[in-house]
Amino acid sequence: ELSDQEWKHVLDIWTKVESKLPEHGHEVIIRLLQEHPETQERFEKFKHMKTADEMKSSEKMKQHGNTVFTALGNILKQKGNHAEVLKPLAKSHALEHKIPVKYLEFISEIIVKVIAEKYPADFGADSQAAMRKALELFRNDMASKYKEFGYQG
Ligand code: HKL
Ligand code: NA
Repeated sequence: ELSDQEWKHVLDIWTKVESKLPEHGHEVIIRLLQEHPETQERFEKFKHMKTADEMKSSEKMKQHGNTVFTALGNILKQKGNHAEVLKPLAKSHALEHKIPVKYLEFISEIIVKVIAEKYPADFGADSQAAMRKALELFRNDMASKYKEFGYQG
């Protein structure tokens, strides 16, 4: 559970992220695929791409980054009361895309790193800790939904 102050940290920094949502989402996806190449195999539409430059110039990948970050923002704005929003996402990631919780950990780390690089003055230790906590809550709740859908994750 996050305190009101922790949620405020999370949503304050998210307001900054939203000023360049497609760009930041795009960068997170590229880094996920570059740092963890096994994740690239999960994307039918991206698995043929060979270089980071190809990914950077891909409007499709930017669009995907935008969609992922829009979905994540909608979840964070629920401040933990996200069961309803999480359910369809957990269902598709468990049964259709088969995304292990480990991959959700990878993307969480990259999200924190990218925000820290872009907004060093606004994302101090307390805000980083709050964001990590929010992403951990998201992952834990995804993991328990996974189990309800019969996927061990
Ligand atoms: N995806 C998210 C969020 C995440 C921050 C964590 C999130 C939020 N996804 O074909 C699709 C694939 C998707 C989606 C459509 C696919 C393959 C895939 N996703 C893989 C991953 C990975 C593994 C590389 C990780 C770590 C990850 C994490 C949101 Fe993810 N994803 C979608 C989405 C939404 C935008 C769509 C699904 C839309 C949906 O489920 O509607 C019911
Ligand atoms: Na993704």
